[in-house]
Amino acid sequence: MHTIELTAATQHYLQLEEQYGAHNYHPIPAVLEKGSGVYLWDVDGKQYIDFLSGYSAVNQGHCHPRIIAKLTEQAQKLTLTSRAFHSNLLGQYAEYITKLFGYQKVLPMNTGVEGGETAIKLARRWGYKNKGIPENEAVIVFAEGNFWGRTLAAISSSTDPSSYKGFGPYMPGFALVPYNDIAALEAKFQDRNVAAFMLEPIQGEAGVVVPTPGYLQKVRELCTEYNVLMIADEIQTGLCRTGKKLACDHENVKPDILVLGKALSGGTLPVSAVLANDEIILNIQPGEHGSTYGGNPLACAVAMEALQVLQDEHMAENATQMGELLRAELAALQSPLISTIRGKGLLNAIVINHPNKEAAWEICLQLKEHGLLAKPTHGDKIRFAPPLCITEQQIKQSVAIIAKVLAKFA
Ligand code: IF1
Repeated sequence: MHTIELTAATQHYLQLEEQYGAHNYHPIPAVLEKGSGVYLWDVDGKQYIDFLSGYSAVNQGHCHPRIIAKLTEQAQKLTLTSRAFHSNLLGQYAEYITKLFGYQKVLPMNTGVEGGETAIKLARRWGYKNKGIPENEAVIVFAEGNFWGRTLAAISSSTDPSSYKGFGPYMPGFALVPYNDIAALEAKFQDRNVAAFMLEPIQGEAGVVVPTPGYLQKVRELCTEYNVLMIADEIQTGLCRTGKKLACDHENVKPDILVLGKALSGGTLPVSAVLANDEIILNIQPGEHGSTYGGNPLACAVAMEALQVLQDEHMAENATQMGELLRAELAALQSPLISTIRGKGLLNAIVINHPNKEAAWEICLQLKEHGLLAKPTHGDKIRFAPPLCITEQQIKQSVAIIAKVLAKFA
């Protein structure tokens, strides 16, 4: 439809990845070498506005000076002790993050998917010890369209064949319900062996699916009524992305287990955290769970700074305001190519209406040509999720780029 030309430098790096790297991704052909705030630069020095934010890992903006300063300072002092010994930072970090989110304890991990695995282990253990579920009978319920990573457990709960197909056998003890369907959830909860319901307050990978207002509150009520743990995967929706510290805060809902990741390190290293109260988290005893890097001093220092930056720079408020502006400006385009604009704060997606199935991909290629980086998902959706430090002027500039590109496809 619209072909783009790649520079010699770009082709060089693409070829290296193609030849020596596994082919488990199909990236937009931009080869980036520098980032600052909302901006990225490629190997030819071309500047872009980032509308993906590393899948919400760089909420604070690329290479945030305070986070990088803390990272480099701590890196020169101590990076890893393992949990065989103590560090001077783990306790301080644990106090900081538990007080910030209102839980009694934290269990530190690295990637988001490890956080999810940890939450499920905690829920199973609680099911046996506290709820009286017979050994090995615990059921964890997930919502259809969920995404929480790539491990064998995570793909076992997936309803997306490209995630799970050909990787079986799958983890037993998982059940599915439609997202945003309270009646279906209550029906599932009739099973006494259900230990937990794990959900994203807004489904990211599914295409930024925002549930009906009141859904999270009803989930909370049902979980309490049936003595089922509510696990919120806020790895993508948390840390100010949707305009509140947590997406659950929009409905004043407090999950029993909270999973955080991504922006917990401001895009510098994998840091995840599982938060819960003693009754749940102390069921795991020494030697029963852990990770070499989990809770390392470098991660602790960086995470505290990343969380403080979000607060000091009022990123939740900015996400609310800029999100409203972005959706309003996109709606004002009245583009026949956009069939839906949805999202909360700066976690947004548009659905492309075009007979060509490749249209969303082609639009993203053209956006790249015009200096804006975004990625299609599930064929016809494009996620718009810039860093939370984006300004009004940068939003308007971005929408002007989007308008120009959409006009080419009309
Ligand atoms: C990939 C999408 C985003 C997540 C939620 C846990 C995890 C993720 C809600 C696991 C990870 C990623 C991983 C990335 C693509 C991506 C993604 F496109 F799939 F939908 F963010 F929007 N819970 N999300 O979104 O965290 O183990 O990766 O640290 O390529 O798999 P992780």
